[in-house]
Amino acid sequence: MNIVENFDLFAPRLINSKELLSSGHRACSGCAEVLAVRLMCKALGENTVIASATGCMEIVSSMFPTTAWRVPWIHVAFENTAAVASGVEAGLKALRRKGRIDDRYIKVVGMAGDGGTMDIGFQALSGAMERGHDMIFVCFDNEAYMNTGIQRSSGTPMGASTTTAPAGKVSMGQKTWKKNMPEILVAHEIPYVATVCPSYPLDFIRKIEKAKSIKGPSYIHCFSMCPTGWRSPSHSAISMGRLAVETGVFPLYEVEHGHYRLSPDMPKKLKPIKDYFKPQGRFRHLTPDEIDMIQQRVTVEFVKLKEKAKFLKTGNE
Ligand SMILES: Cc1ncc(C[n+]2csc(CCOP(=O)(O)OP(=O)(O)O)c2C)c(N)n1
Ligand SMILES: [Mg+2]
Repeated sequence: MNIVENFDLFAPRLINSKELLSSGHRACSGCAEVLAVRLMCKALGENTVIASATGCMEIVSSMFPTTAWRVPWIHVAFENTAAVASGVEAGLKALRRKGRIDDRYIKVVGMAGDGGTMDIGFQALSGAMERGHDMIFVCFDNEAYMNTGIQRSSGTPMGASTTTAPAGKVSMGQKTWKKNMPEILVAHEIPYVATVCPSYPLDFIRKIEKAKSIKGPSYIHCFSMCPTGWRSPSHSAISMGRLAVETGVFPLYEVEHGHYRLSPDMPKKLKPIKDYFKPQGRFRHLTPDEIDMIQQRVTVEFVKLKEKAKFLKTGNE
C-alpha cells in the first residue's frame, strides 16, 4: 500500500499543521518547490535560522515590505549562503557560551536553488561542509536558473531545452549530464546526505528531521518540479515528482556516515523515462534515439546506486 495515495487518511496526524512559511507568497501556481519549503519548515520547527540565496524562493517570499517567513530568515548573496549559515552557527555557539542567549538548540539552515548551490554557491558550500559546521544545507533543484528566465545550470538534465541551451535544428538542448551533487557531498564525508521530493512528504519530513538531529553538517538535495520552466501543466507537480522517482531519474536515498540506503518508496522495477519526459515541453523535441541514450545512462546510474546500497549482491552475477 502506498502511503502517499492515502495521504488524506492519516497524513494530517503525522504532519505538523503549523505553517512557518505563510500563504500569500507569490510562487507560480503548481510550484512544487514552495510545497517543499513548507514541508522543510514543518520538520525543522521554530528553533531555526535560515540563510537563503537569491532565487525563486527568495523572490516569492520576501516582496518588500512583506515576508512569508515565520522563522528568522536572512537573504544573502548568491555566492555565500553556506558561508553566512556557518557564520550564524559559529556566532550562536559563541553567544551561548558567553551566556548572552538562552541555552537552547537552534538549527541553522542554508538554502539555495540549483544555480545557487551547484554553480555559484558551490565553493562556500564545500568549505562549510568541510569545516564541519553544525548546519543543514538544502538545495532546491528546479533544474535551471528559473527566476531569471529559465537559463541552464549544471543541474539541468541532458536534453532539456532552456533559454540558454535551446533545442532546435542544431541542438538537442542541454548537452551535458546533470552534475551529481549528492555524490559530491558524500565525497566530503559529512555525516548525512539525502535526496527528497515533496511528492513523498513523509519520507521528506523524516529525512529533514534526521538531518536536524545530527550534530554536524548535512546536505539535502530536493527535487523541485517547476511547471513554468519545465513547460508542463500546473496541476502536474506531484505526479511529475512521482514519475521522476519511479523512473529512476531522481532516486530517493540517504547516505548516513557513508552507508547508502534506498528509500522504501523506490520501486523494484523502474518505469521507462519516456513516461516522465512525455508531459514536459522541455523534452518534447527529443528523438527516440536521444531518449534511448538518456535511458541507458539513467539505468546504469541506478544500478550503481543500488550496488552502493547493497540492494544487489556484489560481484558480477
Ligand atoms: C552573482 C550573481 N549573479 C547573478 C545574479 C542574478 N540571479 C538572481 S537569481 C538567479 C537565478 C537563480 O537560479 P537558482 O539558484 O537555480 O534558483 P531558482 O531561481 O531556480 O529558484 C540569478 C541568475 C545574482 N543575483 N548574483
Ligand atoms: Mg533553479
